[in-house]
Amino acid sequence: LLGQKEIPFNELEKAGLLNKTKIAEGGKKLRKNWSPSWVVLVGNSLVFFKDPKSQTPSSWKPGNSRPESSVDLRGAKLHWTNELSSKKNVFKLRTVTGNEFLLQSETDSLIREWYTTIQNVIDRLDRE
Ligand code: I3S
Repeated sequence: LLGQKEIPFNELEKAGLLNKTKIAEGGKKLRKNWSPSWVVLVGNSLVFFKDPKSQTPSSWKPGNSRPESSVDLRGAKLHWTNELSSKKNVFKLRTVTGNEFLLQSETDSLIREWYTTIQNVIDRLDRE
């Protein structure tokens, strides 16, 4: 887990509000529980924060709040899905450890940007 003072500012690639639910932990299925999450892409990790309240992508700074959890993107897989939710604009993120998350936004362009940016990080890590 990334501690709140450990996020190197220069590695912050993207931050914003998405709907999130974890659907598996270590390959074991979990009950869905959608909630808004402040999502930050930094270095090799996707970091989730609670209670985004008045955050905006430009005002968010590392150290503002404590991360809820983080995901190592090395070896992770992204897939758009129409089957795993009735919501639109949903993609699944699966980590090498078998943790699975669904991420969603009502805004098409926004979710596409997230998908592309996360995929670029995964591709970069694959080449290392
Ligand atoms: O895959 P599911 O079971 O249809 O997912 C829905 C449930 O998680 C539901 O909660 P309850 O289990 O308390 O009924 C959520 O409210 C829904 O949002 C979930 O479906 P969507 O299609 O929104 O992912």
